[in-house]
Amino acid sequence: MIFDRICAIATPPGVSALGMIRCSGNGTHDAVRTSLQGIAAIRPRTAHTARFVSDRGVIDEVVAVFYSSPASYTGEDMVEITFHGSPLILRTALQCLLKNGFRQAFPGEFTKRAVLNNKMDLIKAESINALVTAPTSRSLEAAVSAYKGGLSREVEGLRGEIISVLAEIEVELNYPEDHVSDRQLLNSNLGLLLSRISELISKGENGIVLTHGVKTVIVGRPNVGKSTLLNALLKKDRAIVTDTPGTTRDTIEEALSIQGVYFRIVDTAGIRKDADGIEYLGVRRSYEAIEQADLCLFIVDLSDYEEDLYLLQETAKTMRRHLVVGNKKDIQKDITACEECDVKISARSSEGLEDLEEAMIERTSEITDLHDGEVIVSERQKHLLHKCKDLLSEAISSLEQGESIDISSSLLNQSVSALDDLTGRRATEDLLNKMFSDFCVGK
Ligand SMILES: Nc1nc2c(ncn2[C@@H]2O[C@H](COP(=O)(O)OP(=O)(O)O)[C@@H](O)[C@H]2O)c(=O)[nH]1
Ligand SMILES: [Mg+2]
Repeated sequence: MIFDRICAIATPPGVSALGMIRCSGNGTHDAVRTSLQGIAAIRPRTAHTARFVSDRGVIDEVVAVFYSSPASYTGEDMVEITFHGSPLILRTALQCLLKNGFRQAFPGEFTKRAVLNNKMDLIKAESINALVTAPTSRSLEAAVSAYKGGLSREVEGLRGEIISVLAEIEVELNYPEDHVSDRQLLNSNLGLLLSRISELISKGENGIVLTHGVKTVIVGRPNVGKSTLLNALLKKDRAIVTDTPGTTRDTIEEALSIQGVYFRIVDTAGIRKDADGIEYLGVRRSYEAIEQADLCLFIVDLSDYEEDLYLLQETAKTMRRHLVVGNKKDIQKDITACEECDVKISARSSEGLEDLEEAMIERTSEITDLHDGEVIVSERQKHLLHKCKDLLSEAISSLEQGESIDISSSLLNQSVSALDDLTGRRATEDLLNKMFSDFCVGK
């Protein structure tokens, strides 16, 4: 493939010790050298000291490393130039390169090229993104595991096996008189693949929870202390400043790290009984948030909790996982009361907050424990694995029902396509652009 020359500042804006500009594309070495003085001969993968010159003279002493295609991050000729970390120097140097035959890279374009040049698959590219954006220690752990490539290996393995089954079916389709496949054998082979992919999903998807956060919702009647609790949690733990592109939310969401686990906490408007005491006049959005939550903190006012318990009973069905949190412990009359509570706290004084955090970690461990092997780090990966799984199971039922074998052949072909979308074997330009738009410039 022929790629034009791109460049970008690869380090964050602001004054720092060092700053880097990355360049990639055909003819990059020569194009960069017009701006570098003092390099007699290029030796790839060697640090060369040089002077970077603009049309107004030397602007910095730099270290340049040249990489020759295909042995580089993008698979193309590349140069990485390390400057002193002055925003002005970096901007001037970038302008200089832009005049000398480079264009500014789009976000993630280096990694996109790495995928297009078969240096890595899309799964690996996504794990790199998870790595650089990991907000907490446990998110990082998941991203590092994903980076090791277990998922890609397993997906390629599965793909090969589905294709073997397909090959058997193809023979029958092409030579129906001479060859009839053993339906039972086909089905038992497919059954094994189905359980492999099911296990892959159930073990791997905790990676998404770790990298994208445990969706947590604070629920309860108005005035039980939901907002006070959220503030108390944020004050205690350093809130994570997240910048997730492309997400606009109408509910308030805060991010924080508890024992290294990334929690995304939503404070709801509150739910209550209506005038007749039959239905709940919850803000509809509160209920939607509850249904989607990985964890609900159901807040009960310990000084007056009769209605809270009634509400709890009604809401319990909608919550996937919850903790009953007794609040206002400081003004509770009977300290043994409300045995439904998992923890008792005072959001106002922060008393019992540690117990609550411990309980949150414990209650969510089933979705945050990292299993060995394959780790899924994006909704895209999860969606395509589910798609493949559903197609496999449709193919199995089709064979079981004695339907024509070309139906299962088509379903299996589609399941292979789902895996190819996952690894990027058949990624379209649109898909790649969409995926990499979330990346940093220079990555
Ligand atoms: N005594 C006491 N009052 C509390 C506690 N937590 C919250 N409050 C008070 O309860 C009232 C309602 O709190 P708020 O957080 O706005 O409740 P929300 O409507 O559930 O969000 C406020 O006056 C808070 O100061 C607590 O632990 N103890
Ligand atoms: Mg509130």
